[in-house]
Amino acid sequence: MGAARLEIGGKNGKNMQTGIIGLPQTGKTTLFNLLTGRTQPEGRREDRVGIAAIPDRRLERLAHHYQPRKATPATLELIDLAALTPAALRAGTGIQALREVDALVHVIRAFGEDNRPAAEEIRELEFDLIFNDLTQIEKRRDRVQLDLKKQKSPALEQEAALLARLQAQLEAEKPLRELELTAEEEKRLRGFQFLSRKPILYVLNLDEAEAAEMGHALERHQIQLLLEAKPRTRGLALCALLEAEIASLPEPERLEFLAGYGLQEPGLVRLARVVYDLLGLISFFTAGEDECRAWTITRGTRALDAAGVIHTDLAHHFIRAEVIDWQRLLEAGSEAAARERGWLRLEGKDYIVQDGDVMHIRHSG
Ligand SMILES: Nc1nc2c(ncn2[C@@H]2O[C@H](COP(=O)(O)OP(=O)(O)OP(=O)(O)O)[C@@H](O)[C@H]2O)c(=O)[nH]1
Ligand SMILES: [Mg+2]
Repeated sequence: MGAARLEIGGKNGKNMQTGIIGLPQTGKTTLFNLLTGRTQPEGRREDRVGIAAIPDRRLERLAHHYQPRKATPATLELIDLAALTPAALRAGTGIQALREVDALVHVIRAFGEDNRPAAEEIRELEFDLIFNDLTQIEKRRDRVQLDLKKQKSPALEQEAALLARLQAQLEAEKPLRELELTAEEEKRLRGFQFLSRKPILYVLNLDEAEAAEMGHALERHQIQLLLEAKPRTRGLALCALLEAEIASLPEPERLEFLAGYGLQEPGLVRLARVVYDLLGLISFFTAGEDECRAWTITRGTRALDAAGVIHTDLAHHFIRAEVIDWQRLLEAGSEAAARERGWLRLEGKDYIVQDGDVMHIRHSG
């Protein structure tokens, strides 16, 4: 099974996809290349899709223990979207790929000279997302009003009320992601693919000169307060050029290099963690001499569905899952030793898989 097309329970069974957006020349492609290990020429204008392997210390530790033939990391699908010009966003042309992504990474340029304040750039792009959503809502509201004149229906009336609420939010220049919606309302809205509803991560792409003070970069660029306590919103500072340099170093030197900047882990790892958190994703593992592998699921996934992520047959012939936290497994030394100590649990199909679980699916297939 290739790692390239991994089902991770996105809407309609589609892969979770993260779109990289931002103004021209902010470092989007540099970041995309870094994350996907690709060498995509700079300055290309079309959207490009790639797969990022998610580095995971837990998988590394399991692999170190089992020495498998293969260690397979979890993956995330990324799109390097063509630079978003305000005009394109407002006109709503050429943004279908943007509509379809599950989360946004907005890259902000903080390297080089003559940069605008990050907060200004955030507000501006946000405004364009809001504007685009507002146009959609107005169109749909007109349609619903017309239909209601022809025939009253409770479903249409509910939709009209919901749309009015969304419109009020947008007219107050607030993104839809900040609205609390019920699961049912959420479902009703899914088809609209509203841009300002998507979870968003702001990546401040720092100058190398500022990399040593990465820890306080969000405050220094005065966006910490702007992001604080906002639902489905995160911020992260990194230096894409430096990260590219780090990625090309052999492992032992990597940590040393990072430490020189007062960092403990590569930006890629920090970014992956935040994106997982934003999307509500977690990882579970399968571990053995043959292969150690990380699998991505949405938080709240049942054991049966997690088994189906590994292979549909495993879900069809599911009997039970043997489950243990990755750290406990390493502490015990082996599955057999863990079983003896009573640390290996037998769980049924409705067990909610936890982040860091190592699972062995017993099946009748
Ligand atoms: N100094 C510095 N330069 C960077 C950094 N990240 C990107 N660059 C440079 O900025 C220029 C633009 O980078 P790209 O990654 O092509 O930016 P982009 O956002 O994809 O650009 P467009 O696709 O044209 O909108 C390139 O020359 C990069 O080498 C960084 O962290 N530091
Ligand atoms: Mg580019």
